[in-house]
Amino acid sequence: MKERIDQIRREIENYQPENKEQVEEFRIKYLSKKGIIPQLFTEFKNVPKEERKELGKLMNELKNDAQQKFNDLKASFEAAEKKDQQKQDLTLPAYFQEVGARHPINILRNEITEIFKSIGFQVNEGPEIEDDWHNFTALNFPPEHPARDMQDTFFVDSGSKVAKESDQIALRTHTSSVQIRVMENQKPPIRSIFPGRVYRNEAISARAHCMFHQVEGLYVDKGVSFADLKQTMLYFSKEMFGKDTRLRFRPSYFPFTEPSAELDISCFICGGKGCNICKYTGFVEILGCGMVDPNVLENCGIDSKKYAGFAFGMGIERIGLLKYQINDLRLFFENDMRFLKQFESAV
Ligand code: 2NM
Repeated sequence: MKERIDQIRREIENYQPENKEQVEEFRIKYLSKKGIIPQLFTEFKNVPKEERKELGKLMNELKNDAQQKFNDLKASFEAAEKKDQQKQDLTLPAYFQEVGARHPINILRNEITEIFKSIGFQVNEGPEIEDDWHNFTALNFPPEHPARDMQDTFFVDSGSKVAKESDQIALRTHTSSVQIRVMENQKPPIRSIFPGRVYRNEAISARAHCMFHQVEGLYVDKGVSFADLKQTMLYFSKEMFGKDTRLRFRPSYFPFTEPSAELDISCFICGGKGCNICKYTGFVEILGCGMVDPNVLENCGIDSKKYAGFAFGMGIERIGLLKYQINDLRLFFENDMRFLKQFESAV
């Protein structure tokens, strides 16, 4: 028995594993339940009493030394492995990073706001959830106006029943609500544009969506006239659609402006000769505008005897359909990469 112990000890001392797997083989061979060393302990039962003390001591030493060797080997292989992982091959090619693109609506919004910023307009944003006052009442909508109907507007269910219609809140149907907030809080001169999302309760189709983007504008000061509106629209249209662009104002109606007009520009595809885009009329409609109704100014605490203003509003999607010759509005909201990728090179 003593000889066997010596032999095993020599074996263990000479064991030189080359990798982690061989360290594990070592543990299984000598230390595991059915390994050589536990086997020795089983046989120890048959050792005569006189030899037990000496042999027991040797066996315990053997077992402890084997366990120590295993622990040391395991630790050293693990440390080496960790060091390997930290080494990096700097000659490998870099991961390919796909560059993102601006959404066409964002590109247009920036183009439009930059044009107005260049002639002294500020940019204001406001809440998308509005109260009745800012979205309707202050804007001179009569109490029975159809836009106040559930059919047209998304009202927000506040959880409790509201006593009066005027306490209701809704998703804003235009960014004019932000203009009310600015007029309530700032003294004229006010010269600002208002980009943002708006919501209308419409069935989704190629031409309509329940959410879209607007840029509205407002200029309030002493002596502002329709001539200022015309000249500002002319400047904007030439910057946006080309220097040969001509304008056509058609009378219209909005609750918040008087007089009101719709603005057509000469077709930027055919130059006015007539084509598919302008339906052979030579003109395309781009926005609504007018002189701010004196009631609206008064609702915001601005003296309508002293001040006058013009305002306008356009749908960004509508401009995009025209400019990029797109036939379905839904393309703007579907995040189809094949569509979005086409705008990568735009600013
Ligand atoms: C439009 C068309 C015409 C407009 C008017 C106002 C305000 F607040 F000054 F009364 N904000 N926006 C306006 C006028 C908006 O969008 C088609």
